[in-house]
Amino acid sequence: MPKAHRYKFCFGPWNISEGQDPYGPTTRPAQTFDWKLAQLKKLGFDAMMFHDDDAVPDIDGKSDAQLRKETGELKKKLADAGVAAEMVAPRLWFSPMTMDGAYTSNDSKCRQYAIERSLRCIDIANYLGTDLIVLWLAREGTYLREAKSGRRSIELLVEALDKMLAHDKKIRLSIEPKPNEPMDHAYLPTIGHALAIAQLTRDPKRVGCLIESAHAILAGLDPADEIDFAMAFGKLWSLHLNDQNGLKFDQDKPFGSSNLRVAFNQVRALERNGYGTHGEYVCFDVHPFRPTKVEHWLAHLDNSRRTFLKLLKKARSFDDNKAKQLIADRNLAALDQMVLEHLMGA
Ligand code: GLO
Ligand code: MG
Repeated sequence: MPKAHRYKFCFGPWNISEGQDPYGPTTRPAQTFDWKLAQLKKLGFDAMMFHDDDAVPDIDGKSDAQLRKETGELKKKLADAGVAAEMVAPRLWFSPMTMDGAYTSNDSKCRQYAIERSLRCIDIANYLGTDLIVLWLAREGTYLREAKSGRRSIELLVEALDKMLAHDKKIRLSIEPKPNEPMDHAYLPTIGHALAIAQLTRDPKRVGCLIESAHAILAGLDPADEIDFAMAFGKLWSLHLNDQNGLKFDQDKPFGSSNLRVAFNQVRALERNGYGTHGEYVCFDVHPFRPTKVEHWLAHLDNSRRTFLKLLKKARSFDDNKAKQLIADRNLAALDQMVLEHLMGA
């Protein structure tokens, strides 16, 4: 195990959400960005994640000069609060231009829009002082397999990644795979897909990934294995910890809420690979439960971090030597019980 280090924590403004879902409206009043930033600081988190339009609202109608001005103001706000910008992500799933996909849209004008917007997102990241772009490829997939060519879509994705890499020689692209939702099937559903497509780009070293626990579970995988896999390539540049109860809609539950043991194994995987020792953040992509009152609005974030830190203690105090002996003796029943009792504190 590498020497113990302090983890740095992060979330995005969308994680203080108002409770709407496809079947009902908000259950809490909208809050300003400044209020959310103040809460992040009060909770003692280190950084904030941004969509391009979290940083510059209504970005599509704005000139580059406006973009630079508004990002400058945001940068000052963050500096005054002592909060870093972890990453910027182009929100490529909201505009009417991306209803049939962004980089893989069947309409070349829409693809052009998606690429131009991504290049502006890179400019925002530059102004804010982060070299990390996160690409959650929300609509790069199909509702109907016959609606797009999978082969052509991969070529279009590579073309888009190449344009981003060429726009800025320092920027790093972190692909956040998700197998479904909002699409039926996505083109890059797992970390294996993300790291494979990186190899087809003009600069594979600058294309890595972000693992979200819920997305791995939706793909039927163990997020701990995804962490080990990505880190074996040195490519895990960000992380969205949360939880998910099986194959349902994307739930974004607090970390550890559904399956403490799966959460424990993610923390163990992060520890054995030294996640965070190169400046990476632990981000929580979690949402409050819909009935949550305003006065309990931040608990899911604070709780996720508390659970993480408690599981970190459990990971660091796990008796690895005893586990090794049980493994050598093929005594998996005893190993299983040892893990359970360690987690229960028995
Ligand atoms: C949705 C994703 C989403 C992204 C965020 C950053 O399923 O997890 O929350 O992480 O938009 O791009
Ligand atoms: Mg996410």
